[in-house]
Amino acid sequence: MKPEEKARKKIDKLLGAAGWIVQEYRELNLGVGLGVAVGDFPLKTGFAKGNYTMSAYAWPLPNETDTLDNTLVYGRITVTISGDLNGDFTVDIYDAIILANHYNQHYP
Ligand SMILES: [Ca+2]
Repeated sequence: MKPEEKARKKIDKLLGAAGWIVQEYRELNLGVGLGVAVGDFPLKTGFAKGNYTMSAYAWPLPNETDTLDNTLVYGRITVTISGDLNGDFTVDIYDAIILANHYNQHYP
């Protein structure tokens, strides 16, 4: 088993212990619970691993007067392998540490 595969297995186990449901993309069922982590999510062809800059705009809601925060420019997304939480293109113990530091935390 490759080091990335070992780390992925460990991370999946930690995700499961934290209450996440870990599924592979080919068997994905988002209806099984609230926290679903997806492994081996395919990217569209033509997108290489790397850092990308994105921008987004939210159309104003009816009667919305403060629209200064409707535009996001230079948000950064990293396309990498699943399990790579720090974006260094490797799944290793540093990713497991990040996961462990957030173990059992819930978004409000
Ligand atoms: Ca990493």
